[in-house]
Amino acid sequence: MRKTIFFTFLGLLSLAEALGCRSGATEHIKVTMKKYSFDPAVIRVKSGDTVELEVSSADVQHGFSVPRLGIKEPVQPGTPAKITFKAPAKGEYGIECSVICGPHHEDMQAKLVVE
Ligand SMILES: [Cu+2]
Repeated sequence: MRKTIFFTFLGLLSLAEALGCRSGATEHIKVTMKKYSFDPAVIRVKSGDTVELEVSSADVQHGFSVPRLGIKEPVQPGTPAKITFKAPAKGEYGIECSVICGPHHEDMQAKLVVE
């Protein structure tokens, strides 16, 4: 029974997609973290889009954190972190490093701008 509901739901979803009811596109964005900055420092996305971030570190371990969205992922050098989320309501959301990476760790901040 549960399976039937699930597959009906899936069916409706793909139907909605085929009809163009879903406005959300998928945005793939690469972000590089290094002492003590993010590149890009401003990430712009559209509300409702699915955002796929590929976050890599150019030096030591960092942490990619967007506190207001409950996102907090470790980023190891050599292994990019994949972070997928739905872009929330329009506004600006602070991004910070969540792993102490050196004396200027506190300055390591960026911004997610949802338009
Ligand atoms: Cu850091």
